[in-house]
Amino acid sequence: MITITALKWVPALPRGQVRDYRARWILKEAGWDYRVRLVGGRDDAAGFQARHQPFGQVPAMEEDGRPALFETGAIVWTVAERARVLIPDDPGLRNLALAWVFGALNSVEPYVSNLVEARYFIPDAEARKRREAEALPMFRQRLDQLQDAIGQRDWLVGDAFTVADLMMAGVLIIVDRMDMLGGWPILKAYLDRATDRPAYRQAVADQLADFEGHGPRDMGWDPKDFDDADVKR
Ligand SMILES: N[C@@H](CCC(=O)N[C@@H](CS)C(=O)NCC(=O)O)C(=O)O
Repeated sequence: MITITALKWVPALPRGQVRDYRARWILKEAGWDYRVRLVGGRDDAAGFQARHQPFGQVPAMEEDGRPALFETGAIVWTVAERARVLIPDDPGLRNLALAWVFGALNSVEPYVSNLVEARYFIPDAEARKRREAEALPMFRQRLDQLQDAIGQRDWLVGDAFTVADLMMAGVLIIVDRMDMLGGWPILKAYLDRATDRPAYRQAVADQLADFEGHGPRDMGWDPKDFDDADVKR
């Protein structure tokens, strides 16, 4: 049986975006059963999270007889390959799908993450404005380039939804949640197509359900650092 790790609780903003949903999504596309191990707080103190994910993050995917896997790109690709779902049969298209998985994680996500960091993790207002102004040009360039690459196509590789789209959608979801996709209508329509899949909707619903009954204390965080609305969730 496969087990994936997920966080016990997060505040409102990252809900539905914590990256374990990418692992849940591909496992649901594969139709594979899995368990979820919720981590955070005392588990971290015991080094639990770090033992299974060298960077102390979620998700990790554990399975008897195999080393635990980390990195959503590796988890998604491995499940897709083993289950033979969302992977093109044609070897050339398969390689192209892999190129787009790397492209999502290596050429688009870092510029999205730069903007997220500038917007949400810099307490000083002046510094925040400066960092955001620095992050925006490359962020915009990458979205322009991606929009050109998709053009009139429905999907990145061939004519069907593949792992490449799952991972690229996983990055664009972050942009959409920042309300920043408005200037890229082709990408917005592409994202809407990708997330209009039962496996995606169920993955997110399951993640949200797992936060129920938990709060900041379960993560070792002080409730005073969060809005009341967040804490009551
Ligand atoms: N590159 C990693 C990123 C994983 C990641 O950023 N996980 C976040 C949640 S979305 C996390 O665990 N954050 C907690 C921490 O860094 O302590 C992947 O794609 O799996």
